[in-house]
Parts: sequence; structure tokens; C-alpha cells
Amino acid sequence: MKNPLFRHCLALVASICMSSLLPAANPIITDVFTADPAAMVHDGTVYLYTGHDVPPDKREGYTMNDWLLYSSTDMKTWKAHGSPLAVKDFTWAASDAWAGHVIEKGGKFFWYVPMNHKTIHGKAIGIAVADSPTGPFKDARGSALITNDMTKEAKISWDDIDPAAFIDNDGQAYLFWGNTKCYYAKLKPNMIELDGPIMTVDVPNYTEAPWVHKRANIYYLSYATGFPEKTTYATAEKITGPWTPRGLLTEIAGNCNTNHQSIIEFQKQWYFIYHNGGIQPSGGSFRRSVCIDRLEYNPDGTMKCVEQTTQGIDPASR
Ligand code: FUB
Repeated sequence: MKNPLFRHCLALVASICMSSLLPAANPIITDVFTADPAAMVHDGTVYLYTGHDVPPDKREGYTMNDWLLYSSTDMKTWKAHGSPLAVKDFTWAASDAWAGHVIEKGGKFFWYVPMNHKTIHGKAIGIAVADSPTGPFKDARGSALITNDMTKEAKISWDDIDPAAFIDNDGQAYLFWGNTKCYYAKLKPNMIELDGPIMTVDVPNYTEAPWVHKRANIYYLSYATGFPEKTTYATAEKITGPWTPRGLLTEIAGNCNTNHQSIIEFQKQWYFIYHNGGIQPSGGSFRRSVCIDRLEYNPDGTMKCVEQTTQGIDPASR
């Protein structure tokens, strides 16, 4: 191989082949800023609903007008589905497309989302519904499900955020949400009305971002704690508690003062999906990016601390 042109071409072909084999790495989406992941497994596909940070240059504060959707059948390659839902799709909402959650029931997909209310001071939670996980989604009620005047435990106007829905084995659906206080309530079978009083969950150092999942007979409530936020969790034998604190699930996210987790099982592997400020040079607390790492359990059912990596979940990258 004395011919330098031939050697150069060979090196070029090799590098193209190598790059198409590059393992999944964190952050998983790098062309736009994504935050507040909420993943749902449906019919062999993972649907990843995210927030969308779009702050103007140098602005240090959230600018979030819509939500984004990605899907994957292998957790490594992601297909973008654009923005199936925006604040403007709710006539009663003013701004702030913060952390939402999608859940399926009876062939319908319910997307619970917090936003600022136009006429009732503070944040509020609304619901969009669709017949497919990719939409089109439309406002399911024409009004908010929860408004700031319905929750009195926290004396702030932004406590009604971060909805996370859960359907128990008996079919009863619940909505968890809250900032500084963790609230929950039963949902009616139609998924768009509360079915009983708003209750509070007693867990230590709760900041926001509740996520409920179940494995075997254990209920897990993970949430952001402190500020900057770590993720911690509690377990219970019933969805209504009492909840036993289990400690740290993951440390503060890189270059970001919030974190927001989503936990799913897909093809017999558990995943911890979260965000950080990892895209450089512009990433940060208001320019966040979704990441995925593996989640593992101890024999007693407690969760191992999640190691946040830049390599991501592909074993080939380890
Ligand atoms: O994205 C806005 C807010 O930041 C979310 O609602 C919180 O969970 C935190 O991630």
C-alpha cells in the first residue's frame, strides 16, 4: 500500500464504516434541546415524550413552548416525530410546556401536561388525548384538570406541575404531581376527571418530578430531591403508601440544576431516562438533553444507584 491516495481512500472508507457503527451515546438527541423525558412502551416500541428547551441566546430561564416525540425499537436508534403537542393547543393555557407524561388506556393515549393558566394564577395540569401514540393529540377537556386554587398544601404558584400517571393492576388510575409537595389523586375510568380528594404523599426532601412504577409486588416512587436535584426514591406495598424512603437513585446531573427521570422496562432490561446539560458548548440548566442509562435492582428489590455515563447503554461502548 505505497500509494498515498489509495491509503487515504482506505482510511476514509474505514472511518465512515466505523462511524456508522458508533454505539449509542449520551445525550441521545443532539440536534435540539430535550428535557423532562417520559417514556412509554407500547406494542414493542418505546415512545419517548420530551420537553423542548428553546431559550434565546444567553437567557437563563425556561423557554418551553411545545413537546417533542421520538420512538425506538432498540433504545439506540431514535426516530423523530416532531412536535405533536404545544401550549397553543390548549385555549386556557398561556405558556410553559413543562414536564408531561403519556399513558395508554383502552386504546387511547392520555398526555398529562402542566402549563401556566391564562386566568387562574399559577400552574395548572391539562390533558391531551389521541387514538395513536404519535397523535394527533387534542385537548381532552377544554379546561384544566388541576389548577393552583385546588391545592393548598404548598404556598407557591408552581406546585401543580410534573404530572405522572399510573394504572394499577386492578385498573384504577392515579395521577401524581407536585413541586415541594407530592400530591396524588384517583382518576375516573375516563382518565380526564379526578375521582376523589387530592392527597399528599409523605416522603422526605421532595422537590418535584414524581415517577411511579411497579416491579413484582413493589411500588416505586422516584422523585427529584434538594436543589440542585439528585434523584431519590421510596417503595411501598400499596400505591397509596405508606412509602419507605430508600435513598439515592442517581447523583446531580452534569451541568444542570434539575433532573427528571422516567423508568421503563423494555425487552427484559430496565432503563433510567433523564436529562443533563451535556451538549457543549451551549448546554446547561435551561438547554437540557435527554440521556439513557441502565437501571438494575438488588436481590431485595431495591434499586442500585444509577451511574450516569457519556457512553450510554450500548454494551459495545463500555
Ligand atoms: O422543565 C421545567 C421543569 O424543570 C420541570 O417541570 C421540572 O421537572 C424540571 O425538570
